[in-house]
Amino acid sequence: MIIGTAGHIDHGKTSLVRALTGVHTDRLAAEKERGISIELGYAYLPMPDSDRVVGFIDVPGHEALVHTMVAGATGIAYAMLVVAADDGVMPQTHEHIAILQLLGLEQGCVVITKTDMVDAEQLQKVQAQIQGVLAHTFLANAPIFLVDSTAPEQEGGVAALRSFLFEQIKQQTPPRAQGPFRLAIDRSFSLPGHGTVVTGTVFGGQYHIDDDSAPRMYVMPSKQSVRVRRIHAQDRPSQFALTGQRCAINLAGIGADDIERGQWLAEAHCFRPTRRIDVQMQMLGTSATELRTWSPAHIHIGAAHYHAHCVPLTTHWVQPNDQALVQLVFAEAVCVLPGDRFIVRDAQARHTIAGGVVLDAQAPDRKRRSQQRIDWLNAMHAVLQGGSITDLLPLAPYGLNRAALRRLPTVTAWAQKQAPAGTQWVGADLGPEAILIDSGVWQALADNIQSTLGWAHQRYPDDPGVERARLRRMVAPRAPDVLWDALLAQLVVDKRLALNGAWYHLPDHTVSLSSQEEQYGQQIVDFALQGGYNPPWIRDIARELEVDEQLLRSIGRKLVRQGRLYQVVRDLFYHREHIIAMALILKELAQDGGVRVATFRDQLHIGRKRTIQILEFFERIGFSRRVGDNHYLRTDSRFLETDF
Ligand SMILES: Nc1nc2c(ncn2[C@@H]2O[C@H](COP(=O)(O)OP(=O)(O)OP(=O)(O)O)[C@@H](O)[C@H]2O)c(=O)[nH]1
Ligand SMILES: [Mg+2]
Repeated sequence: MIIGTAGHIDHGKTSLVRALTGVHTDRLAAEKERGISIELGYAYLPMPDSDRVVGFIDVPGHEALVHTMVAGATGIAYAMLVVAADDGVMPQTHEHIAILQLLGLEQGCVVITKTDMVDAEQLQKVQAQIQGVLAHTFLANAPIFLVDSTAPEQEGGVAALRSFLFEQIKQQTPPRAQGPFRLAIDRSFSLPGHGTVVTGTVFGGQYHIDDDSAPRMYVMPSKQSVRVRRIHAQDRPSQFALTGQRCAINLAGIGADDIERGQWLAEAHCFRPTRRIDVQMQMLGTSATELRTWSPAHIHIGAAHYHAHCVPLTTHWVQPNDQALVQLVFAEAVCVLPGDRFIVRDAQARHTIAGGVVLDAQAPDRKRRSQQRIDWLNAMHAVLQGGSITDLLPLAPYGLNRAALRRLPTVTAWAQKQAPAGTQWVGADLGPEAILIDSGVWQALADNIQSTLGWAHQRYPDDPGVERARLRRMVAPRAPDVLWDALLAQLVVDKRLALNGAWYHLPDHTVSLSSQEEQYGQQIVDFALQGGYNPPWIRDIARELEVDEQLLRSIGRKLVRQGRLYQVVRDLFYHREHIIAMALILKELAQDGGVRVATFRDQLHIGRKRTIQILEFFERIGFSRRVGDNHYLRTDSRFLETDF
């Protein structure tokens, strides 16, 4: 567990850590010279009768270094609020308390330092003052210790505080190593003989160095793959890095200069870097500013510090004391998870004005204020406060995959084989891609597929049906492959859908041919086969066979419906073999980028107009798409992979 200091400049935070641990954390020359802390300080204290080690983070109190204080405070589990007996409560005492509160800290104590410098009356005054300030905060009932850090051996004082802290830690159950592994990097340096070392607090998960199945590690958001060589956890060599521990990790495959404070060391599925996040924000009562659309602000998350713009989602402005849903828009990609806490400082980075919790780490830029989004964010807030995932899933149009579920700190469903009541797994054995979906949402998607196909049959009665990817664009454009394929497969099994070659259709969208029709049909197929890339029109075939043109046309359409021929334009029927051959030519050409009509035509040796008609046909079936004068293959088409 990590204990962090907090409090106004010069109130004795560093001296207290030194008195407790014997470690002087002000190591920089500038710190020694000016007598103030500038960087975060770290000290460790082994516990008696235990193999555990207590870690301390000492923060600077200077008003211009609040960003450093925040970077230190995000990783702590226990706070020591330090107030000097002579000064009493000062501006950064207030600000640091607000920050700890906004970060969601739940435990801590108060230490009044420099008690040797004041009389009993002043001491009483300061105690009363502190109690007043702490009412309605997480420290309202926290114990208060009176110390003289210049006399650490004295009875009571520092020694009593030290035993109290040991006692606190003994009573703690170590935090559960839940979710993906991630460590918030606050330092990166090169150690002679060892190479790159990063230090930081583990925010989630665990890493075992000798475990062959341990996931690959990445520095995020730069996505650089690295190998973990050695771990120091709480200042001792270790095989593990566990949630809540402060660790130094020796990395291979990266230079110390390629890593900076604020980045993460994380496993692959942990983060999806993003520029927009939706949050629940709490404005401080003391804030002198209000937030409007596009108000600039400084955001501190984990050990990182960013510039962002605020977009209130349900109001026009957020005023002091307000709670609001807000979208934060960043200029660079950031890595956050739902449930992460953050601190907001004003545009000049002079005052802490708000804080909050991340609700959606992949926020949209469009329709961000829609009722659907607001409902989603409120449901997410409830889940983060311990609510059930089954209340959130009905609002997820395509369910949530296992990787996304794992990112939710309070959800353990990702680990369950059994889906909670009213939900179902899709592709349960697919690892992170598997999707948990609300059964009502699944049903609605299935119904929608059916009715959309009904509509398509009416609109294009001659088509055999709709190809998989095109159907998805019509029904659920953003449905992941796993879900979409499972839905179609289930509908086919349930006989609500039938598959004919590449075409999905309703079971009753079929035709049968009489024996005479079948005879003519075979002749049309033969003409199409011989016609190559330029088959005869139905009119010419009718003349040749001396058969009624209308009859042949209707037979041709039936063959199309059966998937035996393709109608490129009205009355022009192509044989499957040639369509496939042309598709392969287009695919070959498209390897070098967009394909122009002339290029394709030169390969087919047919007219320009016909070439365009063929390209339009390929667009219609979802095989290719046109952008300006160029034609590209669609990556999601399965047209060429379909067995007939
Ligand atoms: N007499 C007395 N002096 C103290 C005590 N604690 C700290 N001091 C002195 O107060 C001064 C500031 O102490 P620091 O520990 O550097 O204060 P700080 O809170 O770490 O300051 P910043 O990190 O710059 O915010 C130093 O000169 C200390 O020697 C105490 O309990 N008694
Ligand atoms: Mg200090």
